[in-house]
Amino acid sequence: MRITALAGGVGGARFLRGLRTHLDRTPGLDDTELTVIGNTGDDISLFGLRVCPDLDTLMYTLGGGIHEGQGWGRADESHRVQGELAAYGAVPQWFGLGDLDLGTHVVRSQWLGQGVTLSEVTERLSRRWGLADHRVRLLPMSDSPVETHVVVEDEEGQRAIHFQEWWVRHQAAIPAQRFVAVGMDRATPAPGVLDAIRQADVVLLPPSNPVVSIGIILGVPGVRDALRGTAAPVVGVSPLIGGLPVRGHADACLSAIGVEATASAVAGLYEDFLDGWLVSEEDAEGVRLPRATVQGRPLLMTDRDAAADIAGAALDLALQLA
Ligand code: GDP
Ligand code: FO1
Ligand code: CA
Repeated sequence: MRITALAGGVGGARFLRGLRTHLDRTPGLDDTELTVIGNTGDDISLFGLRVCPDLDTLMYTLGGGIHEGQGWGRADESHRVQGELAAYGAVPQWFGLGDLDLGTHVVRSQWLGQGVTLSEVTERLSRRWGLADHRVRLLPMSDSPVETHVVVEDEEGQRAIHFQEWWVRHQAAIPAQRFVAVGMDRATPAPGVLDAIRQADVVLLPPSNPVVSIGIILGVPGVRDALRGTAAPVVGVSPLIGGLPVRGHADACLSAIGVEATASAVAGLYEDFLDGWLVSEEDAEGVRLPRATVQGRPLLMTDRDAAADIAGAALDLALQLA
């Protein structure tokens, strides 16, 4: 079987690690190939280095190197380089770059500087983490740089800032007026992205941020049409439980695009291609969708086993709809 998933960082990565666990422990499913299309709208250049937070979170989580407590960055990390940068007064200091993680950014930037595409760079980095051995293929949504910027207005007036500045530095506390995916007008899907959607047996949307993770991937020309056109069932998992994000600021992102923070309204963003929608049990009664099957169950990924059970339920729903 071939499964394709669209994913952001922590929510997507934990779900997909659970999915891999579920596949590997289920007879007949262990040879399933999993293709992950990662959001690159969060990407940022800092200190001359290209940082791809969502791709790295996916790679470290699926490859066994993630900082479990934080959900992003490397396990057993240190911050000596960051201390040196601070001593020189180098900015920004609001984005934490660990020493081990910096190794990834240095080598990625070197290869990009030599003209290697982000897809090829991601494949090379993923090799070190053994993703292919686990039948996982990680693709960036696009090889063209796309950066999510946030239009905000405060006492300093109206301006656009990088998504990471809004999310990490301001903790999404300045109301966002809108999101702009800078570079999207010139972007094309990375090699393999559209085929992975069209040729999949099942397409899954993990509980990733519907606006700045999944929403950005859906903006890549051709991706939405491929989802509408694929013969595979498309099943999503709600990132909201009782109207609240489990972590992060998805509610602030939804408010900026004028969408209510409910499992129903999030499904509405996927209405034109969604076949199945897994919601938290307490939300199930309130969700009625015209063309997607709704199922309720516990959706909190408290540990790897819980994530595997949730991913298994999403896959079972998809297979029922196939
Ligand atoms: P990010 O790029 O690191 O923000 O990660 P994603 O975009 O992939 O996922 C973020 C979303 O994951 C948030 O909106 C969370 O509400 C959601 N999320 C995190 N943990 C859980 C969980 O245990 N269950 C569910 N249903 N959603 C979760
Ligand atoms: N998130 C933070 O809240 N603070 C950080 O300093 C930070 C650094 C960081 C470095 C590398 C990386 O891959 C991710 C990092 N993140 C950090 C997480 C990440 O940027 C955001 O949570 C997501 O991009 C939001 O979707
Ligand atoms: Ca992200």
